[in-house]
Amino acid sequence: MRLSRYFLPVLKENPAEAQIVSHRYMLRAGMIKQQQAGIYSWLPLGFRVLRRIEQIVHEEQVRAGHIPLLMPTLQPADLWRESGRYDDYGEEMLRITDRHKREMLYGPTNEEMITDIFRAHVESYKSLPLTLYHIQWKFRDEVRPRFGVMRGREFLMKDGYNFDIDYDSAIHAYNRHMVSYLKTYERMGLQAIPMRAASGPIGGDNTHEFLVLASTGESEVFYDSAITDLKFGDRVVDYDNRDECAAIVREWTTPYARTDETHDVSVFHTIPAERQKTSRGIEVGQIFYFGTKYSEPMGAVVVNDKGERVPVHMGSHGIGVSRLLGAIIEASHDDKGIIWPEGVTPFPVGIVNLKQGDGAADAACEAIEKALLAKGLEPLYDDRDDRAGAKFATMDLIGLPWRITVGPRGLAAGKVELTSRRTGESEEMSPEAAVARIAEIYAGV
Ligand code: 5CA
Repeated sequence: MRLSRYFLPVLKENPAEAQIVSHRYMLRAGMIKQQQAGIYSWLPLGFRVLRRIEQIVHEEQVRAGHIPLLMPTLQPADLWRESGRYDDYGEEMLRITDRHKREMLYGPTNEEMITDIFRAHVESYKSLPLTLYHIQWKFRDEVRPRFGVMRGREFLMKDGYNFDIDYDSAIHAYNRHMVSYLKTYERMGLQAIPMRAASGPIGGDNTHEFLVLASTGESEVFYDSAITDLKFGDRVVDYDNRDECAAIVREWTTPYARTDETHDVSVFHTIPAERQKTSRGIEVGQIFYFGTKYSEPMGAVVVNDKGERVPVHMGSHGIGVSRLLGAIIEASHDDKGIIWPEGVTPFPVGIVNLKQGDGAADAACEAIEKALLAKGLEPLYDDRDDRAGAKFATMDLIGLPWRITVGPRGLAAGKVELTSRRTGESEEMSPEAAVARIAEIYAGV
């Protein structure tokens, strides 16, 4: 992508309305534009990151054996009357009436609708286990939408729903989700710690939230610092293996880690004092097992192997896809701007031409761009006729993890410069070597 032809409305000034760094940088880097309180347009750069995050979520869900579908944003009120949640949900639910005076709502979550799909099509235990998920916009009329995409009213969520024949199978589904989430967040360069939590309006009493530690987080959390040493790494998991998934869950749930809702001071104080930590955290996901809370009232029943009709055991599992952009920036930035982890960066590398219009510099930049494209890596090439300082400032603000700087002086010696956004370190090398290095870095991402 050539910057001269792109749409990147970078702001020079700090927007007054942004209280936290991620919101500030998302506005300044031209990633989002607020349309109403808690409702945003995703400008091209922000949209690219959103799509990257979605892609990682999809890949890890499919790897765990879960099946994507897509349900609508608008739902009929009657479905929610069946579960009893239409009245319970209160003012957070956006209620709409169509021209025929039919009551509808903009979905805040999809337990009822997925249960309706299940009961229409599944009759036998032989169709189980089944986990269906989608990535779809949700609406919650939050009292205080704030911090940009972090607490929006309209936001993108991955929500998955498992259907199982009994408690043990449903707990395996719960464990499978926890394991796949650990891997998902790590691929985004995040450490998200599963913590015992409260279930709120979704229901059930078996639930974990995934929290990214950050001073700007809305939750207060208490944990044993030993948990921050755990790494998922390159493990290859057999998601059908119950013992293997349960062992990984045990590894992450044995050290104490709880939100303020479930915090127990007496247990916390049994941890060695130097490992007792209190912090703030951003909730980037939550998993629930709630048994037959929806299947029973809504008649999601299957025939078991004894010929009896039994309600299925269910759970639901969410990832805050749009919130993740804010969480990643909170966890990875400096005073110049964002520092994207390679897994989610909008472009793998930026090319800065120090002397636009110089024949050799232009040709070298174009050759590097072409060579990267041939390797499936699309660079953002700053081909504007602008000062080097301004180009560097833009690249630092938008946070691409790598920059290739090309200028006539270096080229005379056959060199360009490869710079890491994270460390600020630069290395001179031939254009071919720079392309090869970038390809090598992204081969493992
Ligand atoms: N149905 C269940 C799981 S699929 C559910 O709705 N869970 S939830 O309420 O915990 O939401 C899932 C995730 O969505 C949260 O962990 C959070 O990361 C994200 N989320 C919730 N509310 C908002 C909001 N107002 N703005 C941005 N993200 C949100």
